[in-house]
Amino acid sequence: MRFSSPWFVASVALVCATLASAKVPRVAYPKSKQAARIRNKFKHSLAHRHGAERSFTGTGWQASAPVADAPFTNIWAGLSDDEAADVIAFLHNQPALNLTAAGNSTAWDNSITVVDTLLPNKTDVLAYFAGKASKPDRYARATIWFGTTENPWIQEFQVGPIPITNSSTYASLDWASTKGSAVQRNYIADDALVTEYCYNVSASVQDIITDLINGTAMGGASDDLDIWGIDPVWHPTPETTTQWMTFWRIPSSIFDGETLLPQGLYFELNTTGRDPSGWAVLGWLYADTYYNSTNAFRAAWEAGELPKLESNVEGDWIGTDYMGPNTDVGANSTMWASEKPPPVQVPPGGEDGIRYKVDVENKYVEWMDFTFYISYSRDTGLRLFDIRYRGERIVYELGLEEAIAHYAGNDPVQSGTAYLDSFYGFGPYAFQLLAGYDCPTYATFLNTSFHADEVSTTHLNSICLFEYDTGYLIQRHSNDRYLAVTKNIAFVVRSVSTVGNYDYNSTQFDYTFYLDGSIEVIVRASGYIQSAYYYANGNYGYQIHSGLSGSMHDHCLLFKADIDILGTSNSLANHTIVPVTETYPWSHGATRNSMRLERSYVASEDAGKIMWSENAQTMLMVVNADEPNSFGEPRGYRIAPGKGGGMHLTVTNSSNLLNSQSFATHDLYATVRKDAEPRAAHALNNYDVANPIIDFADFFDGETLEQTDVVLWFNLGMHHVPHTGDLPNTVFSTAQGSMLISPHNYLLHDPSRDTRQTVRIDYDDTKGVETVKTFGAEFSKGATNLTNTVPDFWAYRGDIAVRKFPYDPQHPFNNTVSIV
Ligand SMILES: *[C@@H]1O[C@H](CO)[C@@H](O)[C@H](O)[C@H]1NC(C)=O
Ligand SMILES: *[C@@H]1O[C@H](CO)[C@@H](O)[C@H](O)[C@H]1NC(C)=O
Ligand SMILES: *[C@@H]1O[C@H](CO)[C@@H](O)[C@H](O)[C@H]1NC(C)=O
Ligand SMILES: *[C@@H]1O[C@H](CO)[C@@H](O)[C@H](O)[C@H]1NC(C)=O
Ligand SMILES: *[C@@H]1O[C@H](CO)[C@@H](O)[C@H](O)[C@H]1NC(C)=O
Ligand SMILES: *[C@@H]1O[C@H](CO)[C@@H](O)[C@H](O)[C@H]1NC(C)=O
Ligand SMILES: *[C@@H]1O[C@H](CO)[C@@H](O)[C@H](O)[C@H]1NC(C)=O
Ligand SMILES: *[C@@H]1O[C@H](CO)[C@@H](O)[C@H](O)[C@H]1NC(C)=O
Ligand SMILES: *[C@@H]1O[C@H](CO)[C@@H](O)[C@H](O)[C@H]1NC(C)=O
Ligand SMILES: *[C@@H]1O[C@H](CO)[C@@H](O)[C@H](O)[C@H]1NC(C)=O
Ligand SMILES: *[C@@H]1O[C@H](CO)[C@@H](O)[C@H](O)[C@H]1NC(C)=O
Ligand SMILES: *[C@@H]1O[C@H](CO)[C@@H](O)[C@H](O)[C@H]1NC(C)=O
Ligand SMILES: [Cu+2]
Repeated sequence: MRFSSPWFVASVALVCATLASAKVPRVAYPKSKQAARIRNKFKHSLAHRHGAERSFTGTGWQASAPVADAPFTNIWAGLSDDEAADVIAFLHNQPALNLTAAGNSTAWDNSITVVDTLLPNKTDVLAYFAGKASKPDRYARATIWFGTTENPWIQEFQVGPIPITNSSTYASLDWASTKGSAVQRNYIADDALVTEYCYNVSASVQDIITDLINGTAMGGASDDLDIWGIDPVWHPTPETTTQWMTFWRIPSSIFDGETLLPQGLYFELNTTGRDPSGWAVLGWLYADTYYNSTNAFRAAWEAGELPKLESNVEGDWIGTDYMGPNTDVGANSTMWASEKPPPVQVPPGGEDGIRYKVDVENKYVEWMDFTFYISYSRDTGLRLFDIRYRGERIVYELGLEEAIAHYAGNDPVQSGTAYLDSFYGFGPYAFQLLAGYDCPTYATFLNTSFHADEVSTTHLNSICLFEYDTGYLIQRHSNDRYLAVTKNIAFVVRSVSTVGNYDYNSTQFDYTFYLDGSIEVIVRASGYIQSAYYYANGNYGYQIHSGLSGSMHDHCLLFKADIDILGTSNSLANHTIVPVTETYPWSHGATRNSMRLERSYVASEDAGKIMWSENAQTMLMVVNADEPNSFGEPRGYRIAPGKGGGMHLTVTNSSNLLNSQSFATHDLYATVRKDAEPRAAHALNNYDVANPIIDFADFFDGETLEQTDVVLWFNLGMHHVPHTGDLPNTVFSTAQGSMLISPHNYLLHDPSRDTRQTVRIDYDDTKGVETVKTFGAEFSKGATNLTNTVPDFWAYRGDIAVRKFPYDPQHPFNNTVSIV
């Protein structure tokens, strides 16, 4: 058992005890999504305690990877708990900030919400790598909620250097903002009051609600309805805030399917200002009919004008348990053998068989010809740095920037929903991975931490690293004399975030490395869809259950890929295959219809907003034009969609996202990398989407892309029109997209020839096999106790959350609270 130290056991107990009274943290998890999440978690833990019955589980694999020795300390690492405490204490010492401890703060105080690492500027890092500068100073970024005013705002600061000394300072992090200011107006500061307000609205029409949708939403434990709505909020005029709300049925079982239970009744609020007495209900919507006041809605109900619609009620259909056999129409189950264990992968030779090295403290990894560092942030989760192949850096930085889930519908809540998920954060929801399911039992697991509301939370085993056999060869050739084959073994860095509340999906991020020198970024989604009530909205999705529409939406996830080919002086080559009609010296004057390769470079940022070409005829490569290979072709790495084809947002000029969507208009972007443009989006944009801290559109100012530090930004995702197969959950198998970054004239041959897991069998029709060459490969041998591949389910832990102010480094794990 790896995690049985005494403090850990103690903190787990505390987590359970505090769930009942957990207050809704304000900013790291704002809005009703979080309220729902806490409620559900509480139910879950009750069920767990009462339903505990041990069934058979295995032991899990005990192997740990050999230790790597990172050449540099990980300068991109997330803040340690001590560093977070240091930064928080420093900020509390600044009288001008007038901070209240987060644990005691209300929406009307100033308090620290998130602290994280401010990644060092690439310019400084490369100078350090080159031995021309000392190690870059380490800085934090801190988000502070300014609530003591009628016009509350939220602001990000640069703090450091850390550790804090007398020379450390704090300053608004304006240099990384395209509007020149890290200040964001906060129009949702009083979300908790909005929720209260909604309960009062609901109570004022309880008789109608009972009649139409049969339930209550009062904020109490006996509620069977929940109320929440659009995200982000609307501003019909710059000074006005409005939002649409709807009713959702709260499941009574353990299953989180609330987002499958929309009830089809909507109301609109004017939540302008901070005083609820100035708020108002602007209207109601039911059965596609709008009522411009509560009185008008009531009058229509009393007049018997409101139709009774099909009800959408909870049932076994929202559960994810085994439902077989033969739950569906048709013949006998084809899954007659599904109780038998499926094939499993094991590392031959157990621990000694592990073929990669990890420096756990520095999150540094070596696998075959690749080395890289792993970084992690609250906003966007996993991020890889300094990916080297055969010792040369090929990617400086690779990671998620933002994830949009943009809905549409004939109802205002679906129409008004366009989640910007970095606002909720990928770090807070990167829960422990289940060995044997999320990752093989023999995987290496790493922890991640994030720091929000002055609490440091560690998610144990939330990143995994493993090698696996892809199940198909990377190379094969045969004729009537010989067969030549090479195994396709890949290495994966994986984390999963279940973003948002108890409705949301698990988004799985894989960075997969292959023996041919390629890297694939893969995104997969599974989980409960956010659905719509089915009424006159066949143009916005399919009816998938009684009273239920699978509300159509786009998932659009932007990634940054800062590719460096033999230095930072790079160009974006465009090699396009075009149809031609040509005559040739040998064609006797006749024309021939054919095709040829056209070569050019993407000249400047003006041409840097790119769609994947029709019929995939354009190949795009980051090359170093000054570093041709021995045949004169520039060496480079190509970027091309893998699974799913790449994508961008279907909605143009989204009425929901305004100036916060400019990174989702195209499939791919190329810009000149600048220290002042490290991020294409910002987690705080969602507070005021019309005036984002970062508007990606401002990155494009026509600069040349030839032999400069080119950075690519690409979108992955899916157009998701849920069908009956999305019930109860969307499945990873169809909901996935990927991007391939692969060598292109980079080496002089396919590097997978340099793996020994290659076999050649020479044979003869008559004499049979004559020679077998195995090139020094070793083969698995001995016995494996397969019980090791069955995880110990009872070792699953969850997270550790530790309050950091006031901070007692002698007892770093005191005052544990649950925040998710
Ligand atoms: C919150 O306020 C109480 C009472 O003033 C105080 O004892 C406690 O230390 C405060 N908590 C924090 C985290 O500052
Ligand atoms: C400091 O914050 C408190 C609330 O936490 C507020 O009452 C007080 O007015 C603020 N002081 C100043 C000078 O803004
Ligand atoms: C900071 O300055 C104070 C006096 O101004 C001094 O006592 C203290 O030692 C200094 N601390 C550090 C870390 O330099
Ligand atoms: C209304 O809900 C209650 C409690 O869930 C249930 O017992 C009752 O049957 C429902 N009534 C109708 C008309 O569906
Ligand atoms: C919302 O309330 C504000 C403040 O009371 C008012 O100025 C505005 O006109 C209202 N907007 C609507 C659409 O009712
Ligand atoms: C609501 O609609 C009615 C009838 O169309 C109209 O007379 C009334 O002025 C409207 N009220 C508001 C508040 O818009
Ligand atoms: C289902 O299996 C039973 C027993 O093997 C067989 O008698 C029956 O015909 C099968 N039904 C169908 C629809 O295939
Ligand atoms: C992801 O989560 C959203 C929740 O808003 C859901 O609507 C969507 O269908 C999910 N996507 C997948 C692929 O599961
Ligand atoms: C690439 O070049 C072709 C012509 O060969 C052109 O049609 C296409 O627009 C170019 N694509 C990009 C992304 O520059
Ligand atoms: C990083 O670069 C920006 C933009 O040039 C600059 O304003 C900032 O001070 C730099 N940060 C550090 C820590 O040097
Ligand atoms: C395999 O391992 C399990 C769990 O450690 C043990 O109970 C079992 O006896 C082992 N089986 C063999 C054949 O060694
Ligand atoms: C804090 O935790 C330590 C153990 O880590 C314990 O000895 C100490 O009593 C705790 N203090 C409080 C105030 O709970
Ligand atoms: Cu979806």
